[in-house]
Amino acid sequence: MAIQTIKVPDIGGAEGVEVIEISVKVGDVIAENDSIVVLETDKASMEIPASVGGKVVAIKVNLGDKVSEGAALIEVEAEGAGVATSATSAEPTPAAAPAPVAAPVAATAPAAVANTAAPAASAEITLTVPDIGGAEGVEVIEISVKVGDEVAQGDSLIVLETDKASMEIPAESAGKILSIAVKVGDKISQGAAIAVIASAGGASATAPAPVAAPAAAVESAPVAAASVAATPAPAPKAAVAEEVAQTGDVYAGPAVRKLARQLGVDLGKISGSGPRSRLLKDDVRNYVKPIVVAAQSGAPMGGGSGIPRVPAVDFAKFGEIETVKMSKIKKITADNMTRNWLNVPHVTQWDDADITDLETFRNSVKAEAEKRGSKLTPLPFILKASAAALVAEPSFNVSLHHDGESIVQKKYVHIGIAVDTPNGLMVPVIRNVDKKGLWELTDEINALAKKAREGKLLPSDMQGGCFTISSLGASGGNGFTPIVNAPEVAILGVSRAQIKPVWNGKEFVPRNLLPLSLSYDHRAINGADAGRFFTYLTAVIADVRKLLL
Ligand code: CAO
Repeated sequence: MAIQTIKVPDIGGAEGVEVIEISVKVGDVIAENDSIVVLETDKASMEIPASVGGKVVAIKVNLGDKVSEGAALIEVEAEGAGVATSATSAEPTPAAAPAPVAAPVAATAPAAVANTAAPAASAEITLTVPDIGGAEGVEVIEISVKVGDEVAQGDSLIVLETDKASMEIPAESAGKILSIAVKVGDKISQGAAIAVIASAGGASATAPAPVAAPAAAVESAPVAAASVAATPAPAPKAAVAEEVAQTGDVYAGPAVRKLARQLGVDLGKISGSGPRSRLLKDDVRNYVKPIVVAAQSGAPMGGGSGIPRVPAVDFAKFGEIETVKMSKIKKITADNMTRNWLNVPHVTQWDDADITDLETFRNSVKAEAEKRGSKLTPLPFILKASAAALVAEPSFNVSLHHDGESIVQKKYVHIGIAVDTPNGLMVPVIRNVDKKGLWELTDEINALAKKAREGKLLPSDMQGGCFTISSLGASGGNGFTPIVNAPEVAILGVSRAQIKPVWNGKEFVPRNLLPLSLSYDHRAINGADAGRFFTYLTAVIADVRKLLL
């Protein structure tokens, strides 16, 4: 049987382009045009399609390799290859160079923008679909602007998608959007009107600059053409057919977008695990799988279906208002809170821990803490005591399996700390808390809180928690109901400590009491477990020497 080598095709002369994804493995049977690897330059990601179908027999590259045109990528036992030929020898037959580009555009300047006269200031300009390589009836998958928006030259107006490519169509001129002529789902071709803008000023008479594209077959890229004015073309955002489009906050290739659309998944809700947080097909699958499994098993993870929406209210009718966009973190937090609140049957239990002795001890080591540059608050003690309670009462150190039938018992003790940041609530996780001392924990809390406030936390800093502590001790309050951070099953809320009179059997004595609230998932934990956990926790906080036992 003939073994064929699929090599890097013409990629516009780009040299040393990084392999960021290998989409096949030895043994896979692939069809012609299936994506085999993804290459990425600073400007573009390119899925390289197979030029022939067949069985993958060897992978010739590794992730991170830098490749150029002609480099061998994979070897396939070609489909329908009957009799063995010399191609199976050490000198494999090169397969015809695959075209990484599915929508080639004429190797000339982009779509004509003919008018050479500079328009008057504030002219109305109709932005139209430029030359998109002759592709007809291309679907509008995103509209990135709305009427009233001020767009700068080069801002993305819409995203078009063929089977092979996503293309952002950038605004050729700056101005205010007066009307939008397309909607998501429309099928449009070159010359179709996209939007009318009031141009902020005159436009230059220069013809649009040809756009550099990595693939030779695409020496121009889509550029929105203004029917009235001609300004220099903004830089292309999509140049090759298999380009990864980064629209809004979503960084994903066309194949991933297509899969997400087929499954009805909002890509904005998924974190990408690829290089530079690029969304992969597996990210979409991993997002969908537990939802489907839960729905099929009847497990209560579904998501609040049937709950009536809060009606929209025009608040401006009642007084002055300002509408402020939520940060991405706030939106994610809102979604998580809703998901957890609706899916987890919560029980919250309150108690006060007597921290009189803990505070005496903390004050006695304050000078030492300052000397080593640490800020020792009650939190590291609570963290350490919680770890001890999780070990003593393992029913709290579990997650419900998404199969709806099992419980995952964790043998590690990683605890998340809720940190208030200017962008919203973040929960970095401190690992192996049971194995660390107070100084180490203090330093880690401070370092992670700083990282969170500077917006530098990595996704891995926030994963793997078994339990969460939400401390509002610095801001006050007697107690609150923390919401379980599923798939964890319990969370501890810490409020402000206060000196209160406590009856010791003979008299009232002043004691420093720390209000704690413990919320737990009643599917995983019953009241007796919670009683034991809480009693143990408050006892350890009251006398931290117990940590040594
Ligand atoms: N009772 C009384 N005083 C307390 C206390 C408590 N329970 N907890 C902390 N304090 C004191 C500290 O000792 C410190 O006092 P000094 O400055 O005199 O030493 C002061 O309050 C400030 O503490 P802090 O907030 O800087 O440090 P921390 O270790 O207690 O907490 C962190 C660190 C990162 C958890 C906290 O800064 C934070 O972001 N908390 C908000 C968490 C949150 O928003 N939770 C809600 C989630 S649900 O919406």
